[in-house]
Amino acid sequence: MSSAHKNLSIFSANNLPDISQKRFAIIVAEWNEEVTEALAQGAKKTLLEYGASEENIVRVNVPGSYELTFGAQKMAQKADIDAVICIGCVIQGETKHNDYINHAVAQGLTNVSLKYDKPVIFGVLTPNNEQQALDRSGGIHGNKGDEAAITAVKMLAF
Ligand code: RBF
Repeated sequence: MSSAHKNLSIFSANNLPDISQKRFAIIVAEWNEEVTEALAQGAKKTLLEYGASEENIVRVNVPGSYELTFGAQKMAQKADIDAVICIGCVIQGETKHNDYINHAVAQGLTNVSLKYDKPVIFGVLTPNNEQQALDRSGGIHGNKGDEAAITAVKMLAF
């Protein structure tokens, strides 16, 4: 069913773990920066709202979404990082580059998560156009960065 005009950033906040001592890495792709910055800000704000400390949130940039996998691996292998949140925006173009990037990143992040036994969150928008991206980075469909952060928090309960 269509989710038109629904704010999708509504989630159950019951039984969340205490994250006051947890350390997070937020990795942000620089492509489509207006969108990824808004997502990253949403993710950080949400972590702080749910009890993380500012000094326990590490922010790093990578050039594009394709590089999120390598960035995630570098962060996940650090003993003092508990969860990794990857932020990107791959807008569909005239060629199939977006398919290749999206599949590579989705698979790559899954591999990193399983290899290091830590939550690695796929906060990558895969819109058909820029408007869809804006709608999901603080627009009519909420902010997917918020959802990425809350997903990381929830996964720390495991
Ligand atoms: N990276 C993104 O994060 N979002 C994009 O929409 C995006 N579009 C790209 C389109 C083309 C044709 C190419 C070649 C790269 C694009 N990238 C994009 C960059 C990609 O994630 C990566 O940084 C580069 O391919 C270098 O490895």
